[in-house]
Amino acid sequence: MAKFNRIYTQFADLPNKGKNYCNHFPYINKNPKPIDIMAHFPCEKIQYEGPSSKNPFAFKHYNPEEMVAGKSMKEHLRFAAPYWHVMRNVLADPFGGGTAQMPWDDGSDSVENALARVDVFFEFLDKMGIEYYCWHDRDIAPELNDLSASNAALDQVVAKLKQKQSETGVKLLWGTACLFAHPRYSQGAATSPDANIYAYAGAQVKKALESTKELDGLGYTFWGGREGYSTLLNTNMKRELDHLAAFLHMAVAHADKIGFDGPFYIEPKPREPSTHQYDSDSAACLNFLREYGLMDRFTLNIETNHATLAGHTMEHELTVAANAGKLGSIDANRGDTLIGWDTDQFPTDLYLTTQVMLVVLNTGGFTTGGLNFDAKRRRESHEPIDLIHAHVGGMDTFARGLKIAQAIREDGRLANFVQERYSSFDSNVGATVESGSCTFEELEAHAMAHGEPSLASGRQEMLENLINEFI
Ligand code: XLS
Ligand code: NI
Ligand code: NI
Repeated sequence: MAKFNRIYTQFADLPNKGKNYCNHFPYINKNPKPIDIMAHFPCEKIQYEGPSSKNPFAFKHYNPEEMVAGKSMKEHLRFAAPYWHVMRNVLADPFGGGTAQMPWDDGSDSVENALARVDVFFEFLDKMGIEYYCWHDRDIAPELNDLSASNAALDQVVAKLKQKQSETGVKLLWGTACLFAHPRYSQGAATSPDANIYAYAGAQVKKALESTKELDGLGYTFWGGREGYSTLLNTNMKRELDHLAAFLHMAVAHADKIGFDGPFYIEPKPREPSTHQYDSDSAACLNFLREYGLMDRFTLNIETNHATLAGHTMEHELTVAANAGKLGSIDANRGDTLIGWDTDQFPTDLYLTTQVMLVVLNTGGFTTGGLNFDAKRRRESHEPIDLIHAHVGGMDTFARGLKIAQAIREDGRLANFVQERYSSFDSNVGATVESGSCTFEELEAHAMAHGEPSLASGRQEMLENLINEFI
């Protein structure tokens, strides 16, 4: 009851005074059921109502149990929510502070406050029907004055998360350590020029890994927020990369020691905050992993907005990863064509989600990975209920992308066109090229015998029209 009062008072203290947001949406009140005033997200659990529904609090396309190509939608999509954006993002931008209303949060660094957030987060997951989540150590628990105090705080929150997971069946898709926010990491963590900072980062990852293991996390992610440089004038790139590789080898060794057998993900991003980040795109990450003997245990977590910052499309980044058998997981968001930074918007573009799901389905689907909405609301969307709208949109857009991609696969014309386009490599000289037995002499003999080749059209426009048939 004390808690009820506290939250209610805080709602009442907001400019819009304890307002029942659901009154704006008559759809919800058709079946009048008292809205629990304790609810932090004042809406019912989101249900599938089908494409003709006008209810903003319903899925129009995401029908979790609906079968698509022999698997339920929820098994295909494996949606995850990021603790950092849902619970901790105050919606600041480079020109102004946070706007997000978080009436459940007392703004303190106390463990009590961190524990209270866990309940709110699980209410959110339940309302959305999202069964996976991801965190950084410092999202879920505060960084306190020294490492052992921070570790103790983390243990307390992890214990609560563990209890909530077992009550609800929610799973941890991956954990990670925040090695970029604290000033000590301003010049890098595993690529810091200072071995003391490097050691601190290692201690933090050790604990984050143990916490991931404690929560039966399916994977562990490295996003090298500050692993790069601002200027080469002060940077020994070779030593930094060697140190980063040694760090990742230590992570693998520690995982083996504690019995964590999930994959490690590297999440590529080219810049922001650094001028250049070493894990800049899929190809650079794969090269790094190969060079340093890390291919066995590592796979990639590809994020849409990072792909576009790297000057690639998302489908390019996914395809590069998939070709190497390294498409592990996805951070599902999008950028803004007019803004040149990581805007982390919710995916609402059907062309994008269709192309993402085409690659995912073509590679046989996720195993340990999933679709983590590494996305935040716009600064203008400051009410808690906007979190619900944002995720409803992202989930519906991916559900449609899944259905469209599967329809394109069943139709078969796209795949047939591509297969036909390369069919000259299926026999004769082409087949000897693919088998690795061909020589320049044979190519010359072939060219002499066949005269000027006639090249078929690539038919890009025809194929674009084909995709539009399905969208
Ligand atoms: C930031 C990254 C980050 C990672 C996790 O741009 O996307 O959120 O996903 O550290
Ligand atoms: Ni991300
Ligand atoms: Ni990002």
